[in-house]
Amino acid sequence: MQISFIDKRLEAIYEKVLNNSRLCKQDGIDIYGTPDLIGLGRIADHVRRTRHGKKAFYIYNQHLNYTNVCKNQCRFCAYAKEGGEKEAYAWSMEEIEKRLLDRIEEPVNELHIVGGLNRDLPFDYFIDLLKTVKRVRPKATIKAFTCVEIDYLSHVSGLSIDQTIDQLKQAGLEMMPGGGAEILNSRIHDELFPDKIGHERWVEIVKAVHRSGIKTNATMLYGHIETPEERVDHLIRLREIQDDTHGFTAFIPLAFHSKNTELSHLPPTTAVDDLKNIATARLMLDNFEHIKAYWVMIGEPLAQVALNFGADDLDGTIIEERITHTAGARSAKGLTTDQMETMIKAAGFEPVERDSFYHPVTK
Ligand code: V47
Ligand code: SF4
Repeated sequence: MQISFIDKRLEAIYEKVLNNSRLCKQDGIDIYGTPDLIGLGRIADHVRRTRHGKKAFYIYNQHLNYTNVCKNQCRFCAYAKEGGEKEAYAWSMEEIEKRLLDRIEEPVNELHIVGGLNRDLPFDYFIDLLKTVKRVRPKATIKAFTCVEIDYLSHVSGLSIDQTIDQLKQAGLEMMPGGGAEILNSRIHDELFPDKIGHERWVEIVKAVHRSGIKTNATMLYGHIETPEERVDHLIRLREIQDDTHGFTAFIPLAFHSKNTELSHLPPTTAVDDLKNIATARLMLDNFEHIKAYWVMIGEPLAQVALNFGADDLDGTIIEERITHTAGARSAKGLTTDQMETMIKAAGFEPVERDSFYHPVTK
């Protein structure tokens, strides 16, 4: 396919993509710097259509954020509270069961479960949590806990990382979401989330998780203090892990929302930057099958456009998202499958309802 570019640097990048040559760090930096958003989008869309044709995936899922108490207090997080604060909570097993039963008539396919690092919760709480969810919703996949929580649970339990993963697996853990990586970079770690595990530990844990047979997603939190170079380094780190383990299922760029955080002076991300992050991920992460446009963070209308900029997945119906909404997200708290299908069809794609592992769901 012939594409005429305004930015001539994109010609060489397109040439590489057509020849299946891997993009290098400088290519990634050039992509972030390009003024030719449409040219970039055409390249990313070419790769997206070669892999997935007109298919656009989504899932019927439910989020459960079992506690908002967190000892880490990352500077970009509006969700975490100190124990004892007015809005602090930790759900009992009865509360978790009730939230599942409230929606038991709906065909929920995946439970996405994450929470803060709450010193009051013993390791048994997490085993009970997984068992409760599996008992009430035996057919849904449990996608739970980030590498940050796995590290914490290994401290709480006194078990090694491998043993911790094994115990969680036996209790029902089937997949892990991609949160917690933020940006794999020491400067940003020290500045924004010094109490959270560093990038070496994150990589060590994600590799152990993949070795155990559990697939995970990967994310990148962008739009705060990071430079384009630091974004590209993050993507290359993920690409290297994927070469090694093949354990990542999807990549999700997460647009930073600053309201109610220590960084509330920072402006929201722009639509151009949101689309560039989708397109860059599609091009740099040549060994990732799926790139998600997370509508909660970039809004439903832009997520729809992102399907033409490299994204092949819109995540899910969700009901009710807490982490980004506490930080000022203006998107809906959940969508119906009809709304998701309408969005996808109006963008010119074919909706495919999927399970956590991208198998189509037959209704
Ligand atoms: O780990 C925290 C990020 C993540 C803010 O794997 C923020 O399928 C923006 O990881 N503004 C949680 N982002 C969300 C997440 C996720 C979402 C959807 C799908 C999947 C998946 C994973 O949100 C956190 C952190 O990186 N975050 N605070 C904020 N103010
Ligand atoms: Fe805690 Fe996660 Fe918020 Fe950091 S981002 S304060 S680890 S809940």
